[in-house]
Amino acid sequence: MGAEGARASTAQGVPETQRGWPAVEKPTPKQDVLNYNNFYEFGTDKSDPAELSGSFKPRPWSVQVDGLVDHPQTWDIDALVTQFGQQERLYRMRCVEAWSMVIPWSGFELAALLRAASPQQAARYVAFTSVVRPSEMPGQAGGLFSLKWPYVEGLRLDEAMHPLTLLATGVYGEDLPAQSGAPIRLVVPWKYGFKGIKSITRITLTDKKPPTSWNLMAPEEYGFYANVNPEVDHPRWSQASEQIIGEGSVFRTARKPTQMFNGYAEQVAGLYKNMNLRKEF
Ligand SMILES: Nc1nc2c(c(=O)[nH]1)N[C@H]1C(S)=C(S)[C@@H](COP(=O)(O)O)O[C@H]1N2
Ligand SMILES: [Mo]
Repeated sequence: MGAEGARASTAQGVPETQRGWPAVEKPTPKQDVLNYNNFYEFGTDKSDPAELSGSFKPRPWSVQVDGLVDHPQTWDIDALVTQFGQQERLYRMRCVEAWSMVIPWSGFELAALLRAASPQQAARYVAFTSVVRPSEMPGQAGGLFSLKWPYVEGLRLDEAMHPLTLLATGVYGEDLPAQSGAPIRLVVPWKYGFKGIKSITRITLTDKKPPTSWNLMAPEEYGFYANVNPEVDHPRWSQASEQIIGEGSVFRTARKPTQMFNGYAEQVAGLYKNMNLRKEF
């Protein structure tokens, strides 16, 4: 971990070992991380993102940071990495579909980029936008099931500033492949995986709660917060336990109990202390 991360962890008074880096679990095998994906821009099957992303071009790429900031800026992807560096973070990943992985990301804290932009007093939320390129992303060209494009996500500003919140540019020590959200994606390890928006082109500070893709599609099923919570079931399935991808066999899946805030409660529960987590799910 770089000096920047060490400073952030000291500033927060949270010991590094409790921040999810290193996590206690062993990483999910690389072949599972890179071939079992959700990235509907390439298709809805778990194998589609790896198989149908061959023509996706992650460079050149720029990320626009704008909205309620004193220093709006459009960053080239390589300038971002040069400026903010790369730390290794081994994080649990819990999909709302009740499966999970443990993934070794590299990237930098979103907080570092937001500080460089200087949020204004009125900024309360951060809105994220994914790329739209139907010619390179077959799932955006149509089909029976479709989210609206671009895929959009959002965080409250304090969630966005939390030192666990990562902008990942690599996985397993290499640049992100297309299926993982090349060249830059969000990772918020205490929330369901769909908050981790991929292939980001724009980050906008705002005073209003931003729209989020899955909430727009099915508001009864997917909330804005989407904090991992074994006590609040999805309307169509239990969230009490999760399938461990990469363990077990076709005859018997491996499962474990789901943890509150995906095991990061000690670090993040304070962000939600006055909220009813059943109503604001
Ligand atoms: N743009 C975009 N981002 C996305 C998705 C998507 O379909 N499009 N799927 C989300 C979901 S549901 C999950 S679980 C994670 C999966 O990340 P992974 O494939 O790297 O494990 O990405 C999230 N980010
Ligand atoms: Mo997901």
